[in-house]
Amino acid sequence: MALQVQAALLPSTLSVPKKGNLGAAVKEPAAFLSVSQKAKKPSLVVRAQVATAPPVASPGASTSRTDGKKTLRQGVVVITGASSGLGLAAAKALAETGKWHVVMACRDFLKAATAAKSAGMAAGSYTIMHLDLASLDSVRQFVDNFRRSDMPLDALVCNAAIYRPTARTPTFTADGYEMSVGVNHLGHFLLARLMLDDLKKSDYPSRRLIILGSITGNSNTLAGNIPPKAGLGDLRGLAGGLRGQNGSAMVDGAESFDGAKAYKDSKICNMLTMQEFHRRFHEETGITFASLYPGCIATTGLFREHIPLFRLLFPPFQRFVTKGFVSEAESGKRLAQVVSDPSLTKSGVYWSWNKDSASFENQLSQEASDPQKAKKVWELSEKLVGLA
Ligand code: NDP
Ligand code: PMR
Repeated sequence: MALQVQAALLPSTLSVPKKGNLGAAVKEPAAFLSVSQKAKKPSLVVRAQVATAPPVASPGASTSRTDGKKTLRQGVVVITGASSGLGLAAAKALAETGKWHVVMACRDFLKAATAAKSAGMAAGSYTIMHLDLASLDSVRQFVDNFRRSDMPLDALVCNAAIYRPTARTPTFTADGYEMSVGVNHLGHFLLARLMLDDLKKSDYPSRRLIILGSITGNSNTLAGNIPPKAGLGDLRGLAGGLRGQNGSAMVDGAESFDGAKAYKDSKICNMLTMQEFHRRFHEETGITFASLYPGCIATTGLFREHIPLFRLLFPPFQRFVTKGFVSEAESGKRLAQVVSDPSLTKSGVYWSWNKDSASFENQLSQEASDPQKAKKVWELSEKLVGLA
């Protein structure tokens, strides 16, 4: 039977039972004391739920059966931003196969729990863990918590994102970086860099690190030429720390802030980062690094900050005019393929799907595939997240 543990803890002691000892969490309720009753400041409380027993974490990639045949153990995939849209749909698609245990890495625990239940995800098929990509401390804490859960890491999906299309002034992460690039790129950059070690340790036959890209970050497409166009320039804003106050909040160092461009720039950073991972680590580790454009999922929460007229017209426009529309369920299946389909093991690839929903290796724009720029983004990002 699936084990249900509800806990409310301060962030520093968040969420998961000690190594290899899920039972202890149930037997020692003191360790999972509900701080919500005692905490004077409820805002400090982070709710955590170990919704399930973690999957089998056998030391070998396969477990022996009595008939002598080997069966693959359940894989463990971490998906950031699995509380809505694409992330939730992919979490559901993977969990439903029974082959994957999904760790939903989300900033809003209760939203994620409600979303998983409403989507009909079976208890036992997922674990929710707190992750706020707008705080590098939270990223580090997530990695610690994940490691304490003693689950292996077989696939990591950097999916979460924010889009601030109408913003003309920047907002900033806890570490003072412009929010769109801070969350979409820098938070994921630190997460992926730290969790690479966990992927390396996994004995799963096909380990994968996936970072979401997009058509709108690629200027070799019509969609990528709709203003404001993405462009990282000479990266002087990133080098200056995207602070806004004394420099620029934009990667290219532009004086004025443009929220729509900041998102598209963050997607170029995502696609460049995937390729730099591939160049640095694929040969040595065998890990598959991939990115994708899942189609235009015009109904997701990504457009929540857009003007109401856009939200009304965007789905029919994409469905009937560009024909680029995909449903959340279909996009979830596509991302699930990139996580687990045996035919999508090639590394360094940016996947897309044609009108018949068949996957193909797509071409990135010149800027989104520039190795010099990728190296520079990598090195500057390392400094900003405290890895160099
Ligand atoms: P949604 O807004 O539905 O999902 C985004 C997720 O990111 C949400 O779960 C959100 O959490 C989470 N998130 C936002 N900020 C943070 C943060 N600081 N820390 C942790 N999680 C955070 O958007 P989509 O599903 O559409 O987008 C998913 C990915 O797909 C993105 O990378 C996007 O760039 C990409 N994509 C989307 C396309 C589309 O047409 N929609 C097209 C191409 C690519 P919460 O629920 O708490 O808000
Ligand atoms: Mg775009 C040719 C087709 C096409 C496709 C596949 C997209 C995808 N878009 C296309 C065309 C057009 N769009 C055209 C012709 C226009 C002018 C009317 C247009 C406009 C437009 C706007 C205003 N499109 C947008 C916006 C947004 O605010 C979205 C955006 O840029 O988010 C960053 C968006 C998108 N169009 C897409 C996709 C996938 C998006 C959203 C998301 C993303 O890149 O993540």
